[in-house]
Amino acid sequence: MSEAKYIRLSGYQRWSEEEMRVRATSFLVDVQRRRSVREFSDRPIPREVIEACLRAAGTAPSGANMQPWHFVVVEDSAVKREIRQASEREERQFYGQRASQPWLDALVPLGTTPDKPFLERAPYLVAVFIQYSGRTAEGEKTKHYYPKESVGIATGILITALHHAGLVSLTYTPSRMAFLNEILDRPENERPMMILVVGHPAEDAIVPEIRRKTLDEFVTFV
Ligand code: IYR
Repeated sequence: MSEAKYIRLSGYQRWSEEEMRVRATSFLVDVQRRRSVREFSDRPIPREVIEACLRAAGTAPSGANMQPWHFVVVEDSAVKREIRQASEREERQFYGQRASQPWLDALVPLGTTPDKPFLERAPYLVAVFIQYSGRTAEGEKTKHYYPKESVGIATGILITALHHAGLVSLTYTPSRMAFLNEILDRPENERPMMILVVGHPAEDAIVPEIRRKTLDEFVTFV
């Protein structure tokens, strides 16, 4: 077991209280514009933009710094088609048999159906995998701590980075997604968490009218 080694905290930026207020509110105003989008344009996106957003995701904090994430960026049309076909097969079963009535009722305001054309139309599908275990530099199997939380945080940063870059995304969770390991050839220690569909919105894209909770509905100060 190697010892802890420390370096100076060099990246920290100190702002005045006024600068903090301005920065916090301008970030809020920008992030409030974010919406999940299901209608995509097929307009391409430069690879470097996605790479920069993925690098941002890779800065996420993680349990024991294990960085237990893997992102598969799908650009290939044939692979997208396979993912769409497998997803729609699962969704037809979900909407037709597996979903409970309360679940179906909860989805009504979103207007979702088993059809997932965005899986072929959007320029990128980012499949997010959680690594439940890893390997040390010596090849020993190691446990990962809080892997779901860690990958959730990384994915949140990715979504925010994509929005900041002027893109839209959809957190898509096929109702069963084990097929992603097969199609994308990922090992057994990894489990898919979601597909992040990434692109520009369609020209005439519409989104469901939803309401966000107000601060006092979701925050308590003690
Ligand atoms: N996976 C299905 C159902 C679905 C589930 C939830 I939770 C959503 O927020 C939206 C949809 C589908 O994508 O249609």
